Amino acid sequence: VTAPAAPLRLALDLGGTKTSAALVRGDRVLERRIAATPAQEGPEAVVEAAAGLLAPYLDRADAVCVAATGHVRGGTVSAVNRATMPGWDEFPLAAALAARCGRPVRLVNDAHAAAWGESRFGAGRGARDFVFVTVSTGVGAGIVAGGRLLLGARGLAGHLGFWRGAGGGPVAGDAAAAGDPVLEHVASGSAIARAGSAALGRPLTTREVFAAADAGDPAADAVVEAAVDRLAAALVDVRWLVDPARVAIGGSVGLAPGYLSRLREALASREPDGPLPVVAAELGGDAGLLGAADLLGDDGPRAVGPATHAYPDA
Ligand code: ADP
Ligand code: BMX
Repeated sequence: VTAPAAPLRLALDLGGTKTSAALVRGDRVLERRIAATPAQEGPEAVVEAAAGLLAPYLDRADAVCVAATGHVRGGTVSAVNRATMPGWDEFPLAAALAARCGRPVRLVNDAHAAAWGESRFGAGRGARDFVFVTVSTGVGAGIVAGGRLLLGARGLAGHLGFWRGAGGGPVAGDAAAAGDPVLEHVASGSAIARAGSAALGRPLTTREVFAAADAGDPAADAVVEAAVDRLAAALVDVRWLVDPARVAIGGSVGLAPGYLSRLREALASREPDGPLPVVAAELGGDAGLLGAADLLGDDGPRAVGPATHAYPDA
């Protein structure tokens, strides 16, 4: 018996560095277009770039399923880390994009979408309790508990990038305040580029910091190790709180060569009796697209967030 074909859906993944638009069917991305997110130019420029990516696909779908970085509430998005997405303060992304595209727009947080995608189709399959972490422009996460995506009372569940550890510390984006910085300010792609550039005395991308570390530069290696170790410390606490069967690591930094083996070593040194199983996200950069399309499809909620109280079941 052949299962009926999954419906064709149009998805958008709006991250701090790149935006992807794709035609999706079930667990497969059929076509995709990717461009840089003009984040520093503000939300209107980001919407314009996203609408341009979506344009060639619009006649093939009735709605757009959007995974966006930031705090998603109803149809709006606010940056938690305002340095990554300046100007995003309850920005009405759904309405702005719908006006540009002539299609209804549905919204979910990008890490929530990717966690759901991995849970349904990737590294989280078969695990009722599962955590996905993206190490990308920022550090985000999504928690699937008892087979349900955990959104949180305010829609902020899984915002692991703002974990402070034991040290207290400044709020996100407030780098001048005293105390330990939040995880995202040490472990994210942006943080690695910033710290690596300072340590080596020249402007470097995240990828170049990794390359210097791999080539044996001790200062670059220390930056990458500090980033990985801070995430390992957070994941030990995540394990005590959620006790997931496994954790999948995604995002372009998390999936960079050598990252996962470093993370496993850092976890083993913290949990010698049996470290938390961490695996690579199986859907790679498509997790958010596939998760958003599945979560926000035709019969799904208009927006996944606290306002709808729509908690999708596996
Ligand atoms: P987004 O945050 O937009 O979802 P990504 O998952 O691609 O996008 O993460 C972007 C971050 O990953 C940036 O900091 C970028 O410099 C970094 N990055 C991209 N490719 C690599 C790589 N091969 N190695 C290390 N870092 C990378
Ligand atoms: C940040 C936060 C999260 C997001 C995560 C990963 C902002 C703008 N975003 O912690 O909402 O899920 O980054 O996002 O405050 P990405 O841009 O790294 O993909």
